Amino acid sequence: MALLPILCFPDPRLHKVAQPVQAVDARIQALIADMLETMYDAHGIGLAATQIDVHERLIVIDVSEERDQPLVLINPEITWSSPDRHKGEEGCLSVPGLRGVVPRHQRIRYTGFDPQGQPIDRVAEGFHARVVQHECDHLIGKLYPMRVTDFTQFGFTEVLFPELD
Ligand code: GNR
Ligand code: NI
Repeated sequence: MALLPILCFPDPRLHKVAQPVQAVDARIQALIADMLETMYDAHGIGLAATQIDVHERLIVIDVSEERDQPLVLINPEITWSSPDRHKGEEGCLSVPGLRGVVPRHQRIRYTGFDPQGQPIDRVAEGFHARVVQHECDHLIGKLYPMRVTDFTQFGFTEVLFPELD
């Protein structure tokens, strides 16, 4: 097992689109173990392979209080999403020091494969659904700040980015 370095914004590799995992072999098993170790070490709630510079469709999540319920999803796909979106605060290990409110589908159905190669097909809602959407976004090169809809301006009167003038 090994801790893997997590790419941080503005690293362009965070915007690569991941390809499907071709076979759940020893390499993928080792990657899963390393991703779980890296996620827990970083106190993250999820981690996508993109964040550790592996551009394959693989995510790990643990939304449990005790941090003892790992969910591994190989080739995850969101196959249905409810029309209603709820706003909630997000952070990202690849965008340290920032939090933002993001609208996400309240309920989703997702599919994928577990580390034994068994199919997964589940419905999730609320925070669980939010984290699956956040991780699946990483796999298509998207970071949550691109989905923030509500910005608050703290009374700046000067131009924020004068180099753009
Ligand atoms: O640790 C994380 N917390 C979090 C909070 C709200 C919504 C999504 C997340 S995922 C994030 C870890 C991470 O960056 N995963 O890609
Ligand atoms: Ni993230």
